[in-house]
Amino acid sequence: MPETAARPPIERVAVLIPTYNERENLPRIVARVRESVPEADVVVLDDNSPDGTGEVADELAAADPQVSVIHRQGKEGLGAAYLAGFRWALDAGYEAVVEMDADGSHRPEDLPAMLAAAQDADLVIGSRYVRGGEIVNWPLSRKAISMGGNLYIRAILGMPVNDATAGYRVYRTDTLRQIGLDEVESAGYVFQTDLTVRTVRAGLRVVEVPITFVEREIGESKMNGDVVKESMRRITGWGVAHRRRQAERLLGRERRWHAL
Ligand SMILES: Nc1nc2c(ncn2[C@@H]2O[C@H](COP(=O)(O)OP(=O)(O)OP(=O)(O)O)[C@@H](O)[C@H]2O)c(=O)[nH]1
Ligand SMILES: [Mg+2]
Repeated sequence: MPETAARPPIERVAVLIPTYNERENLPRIVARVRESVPEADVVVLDDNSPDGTGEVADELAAADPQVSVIHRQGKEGLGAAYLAGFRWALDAGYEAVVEMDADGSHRPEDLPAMLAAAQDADLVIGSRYVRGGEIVNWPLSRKAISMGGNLYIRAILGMPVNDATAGYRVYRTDTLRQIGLDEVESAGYVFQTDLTVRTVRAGLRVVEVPITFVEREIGESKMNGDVVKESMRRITGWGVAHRRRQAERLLGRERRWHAL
């Protein structure tokens, strides 16, 4: 879509919150979202958390018509949960969906600025790595992994995005219709990078808005070695394919010159 194309105004927004064992965090984050963006609906995507997060979500939904819950059968990964949420929001006719962690790392107070930016963008990324972006309470080692990952992605994929792994986002539902959700295979956190690549390749407009990312204070991280391995494997695969296509284009051009 050319940058000048008119985008329909965003009127209905669904804030999707995936949860796995977040029973303490969930009521806090939902209350903050309802306060920061009262017009938005909240949809909890729970993977049958053993700690009873699903029941907590049901209680919140019973008390507030703007909160609902999608109960999933078991832990299938962040990407799978979001895909289910996206399909639901597309069917329900929202103009935009928000991706937000339940653990307080993504501050709902940053959301109004992201939604304002989305009026003129196809994807808004709440970015840690643009001017004004910040990370609170991460050890240097975690920062190094995250920044290193983003540098690798930019280098190997040639993508003009500073925080391609970020999990705090606003997608227009029109964007989701254009990027081939049915072919997405990424299950874990690499889902975020996968969808960034698809959005950039579709020629859509990505805008990064600075956010302050705050490390979780309560509950346990679900980040593990499998998540990192899936990321490395998939990103390297996309990178190799991207560079091969570039090489083929160059070779094709050379052959045409020789044929002249
Ligand atoms: N539904 C669902 N949610 C998940 C799954 N894995 C993680 N989540 C949720 O996704 C969000 C991000 O997960 P975190 O464990 O906070 O991952 P992280 O932010 O990389 O790790 P920390 O920095 O340690 O918090 C949280 O809201 C989790 O509850 C999953 O398999 N299914
Ligand atoms: Mg977290």
